[in-house]
Amino acid sequence: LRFLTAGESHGWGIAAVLDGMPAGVDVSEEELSAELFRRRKGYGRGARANIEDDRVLIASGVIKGKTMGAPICVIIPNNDYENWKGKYVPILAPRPGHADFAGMVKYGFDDCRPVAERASARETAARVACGYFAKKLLEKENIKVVSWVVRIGSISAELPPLDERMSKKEVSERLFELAECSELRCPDLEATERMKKLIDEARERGDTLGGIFEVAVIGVPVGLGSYVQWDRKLDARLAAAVMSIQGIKGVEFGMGFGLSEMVGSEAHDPVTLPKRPSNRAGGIEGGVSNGEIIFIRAAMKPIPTLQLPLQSVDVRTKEERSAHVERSDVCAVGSAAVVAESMVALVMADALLEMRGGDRW
Ligand code: EPS
Repeated sequence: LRFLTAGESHGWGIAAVLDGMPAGVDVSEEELSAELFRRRKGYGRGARANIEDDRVLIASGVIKGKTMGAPICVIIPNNDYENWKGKYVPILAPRPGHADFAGMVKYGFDDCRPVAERASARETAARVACGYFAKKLLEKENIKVVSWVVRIGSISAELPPLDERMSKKEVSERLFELAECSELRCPDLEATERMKKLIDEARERGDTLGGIFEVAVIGVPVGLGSYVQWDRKLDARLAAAVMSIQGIKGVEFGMGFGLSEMVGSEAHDPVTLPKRPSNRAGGIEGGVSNGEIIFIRAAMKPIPTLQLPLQSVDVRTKEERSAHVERSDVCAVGSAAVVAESMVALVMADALLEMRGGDRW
């Protein structure tokens, strides 16, 4: 299973081709739209989220509500294109933390606009569209990918202990249900209110916020991925997929960095049948799924476009000036979590197809 996206943030639209989906998976445009809505909404998103409706066109690969085994092409027009058509707004002072500077030098542009257009997280709409198909395949095997936000800036959610979140299916499912009720996708609804206030304060100051989310894959069979080669390790593939999302700066599995402080006898999960008593490894040992919940945590940095900008340099005059300012989001951690679900689903579906083979499902 592989996919590529195309499109610029303020261009005509965003598209993707998903290749390798087996035939016979039930899909619907309504469900796909609902999935895209989950990514678009959220407290802290900017005005753009109200302009776009992420109406998605399935241009190929589906017939009578089922996948055909042929490449699936999805197209998401940008409503905002009408407002940008024929205009060119140069970005002359690279935004610290953004791809602006390095991209401009790399491709030899004389301003950063072309970089910003493609580096933009608008592209993640297409990833979520592809992820929907992967989720539908996983659903046939009762594998479910869920996520929730655990931290925005300095505010952490009060959640059941990490041990329980990682090893108990019911706990993960409940957290996901609660997250779906929160404007920030945070299962602690009281913390959600404090996080919203923090976002309001950041917005007023012209600042932005990042945070941490968790992704859990429930119902995973033993044996996805492999220890035999570096690029077949499931955790390596999942880490790359999550790390590829705009703004992500850290990814860990299970207890992650926490494991480094423990002695071996505390760190590892004893083997008992039918179920292990703990899941500190986060569902993967030696690059292979071990049948427990796959548990991933990722950190997102604050969005680089600041309304009260940091110092930068004018790329034409080389004089010091403030970084470029334009409309943007204040916080998009909840959206990033939905994108991460999609990326994780794509890797899991790929690994499942490798293990089982798959012309049809
Ligand atoms: C983005 C900046 C904002 C976001 C955009 C990603 O767009 P604009 O600059 O047009 O206000 O809203 O995200 C989306 C449009 C989306 O659908 O997620 C950026 O620079 O990454």
